Amino acid sequence: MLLDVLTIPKDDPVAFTFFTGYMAMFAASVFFFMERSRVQDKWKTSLLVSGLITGIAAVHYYYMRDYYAQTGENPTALRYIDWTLTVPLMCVEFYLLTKPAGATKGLLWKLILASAWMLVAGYIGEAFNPEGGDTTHSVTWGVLSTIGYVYILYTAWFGEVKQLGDKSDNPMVAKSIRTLAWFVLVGWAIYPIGYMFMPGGWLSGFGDPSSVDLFYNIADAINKIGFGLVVYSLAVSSTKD
Ligand SMILES: *C/C=C(C)/C=C/C=C(C)/C=C/C1=C(C)CCCC1(C)C
Repeated sequence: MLLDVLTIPKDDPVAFTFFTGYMAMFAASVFFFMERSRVQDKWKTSLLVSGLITGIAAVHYYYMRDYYAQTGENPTALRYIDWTLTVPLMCVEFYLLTKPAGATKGLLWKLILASAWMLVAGYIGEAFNPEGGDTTHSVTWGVLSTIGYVYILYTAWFGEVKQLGDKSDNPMVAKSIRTLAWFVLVGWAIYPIGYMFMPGGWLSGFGDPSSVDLFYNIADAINKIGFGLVVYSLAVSSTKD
């Protein structure tokens, strides 16, 4: 794909966040991959997953920023392809942190299914929004998607993930899970806000459709890099040298 850099306006925050988002994801991946050698073996997979999350996002941002620069439209398909890979990997992070305390594959699958539900419903809401926008459509699919989100939120704050974190013999694991749960509560809540800016959405009167991407780009940087850093600092502080 040929990037037409001449079309990037100076006053387009969406284009800005696509470019900075790309570079930030790229740099974070290099960081997580390089730092793997500093931590104990048992943390290496977690750091690998952190690097994969930002790495997969970097590749999609490379395409999404060009798509946006050339068309001025939301790269909805690329966005959801990215999330379909990266959100389950964030569930894997929860699983890896709680596995020593007894997390089962069943827990991992429940989280992955909930995220798939959340993303499929969100995709139908955005990709099949009728021309000009339809409030019933966006609200219906937004609410259905939120069920999956709330399930993950519940699991991280009160359910199995939280309980297993508390059982861990490393007290820093419980603390990190609490921080990640805050990311899911506050950082992930930015996405439904962005979603509501689509035509017909509840917030569509307060911004144009490109606001969707502004919110998604900011949220992605916070959540993907933030999640990785929480896992990274847990790994480093638990590694005795
Ligand atoms: C790296 C990407 C992440 C962490 C993406 C997370 C996405 C969400 C939490 C999306 C949630 C949505 C709702 C809760 C309702 C409206 C539709 C979505 C898909 C935007």
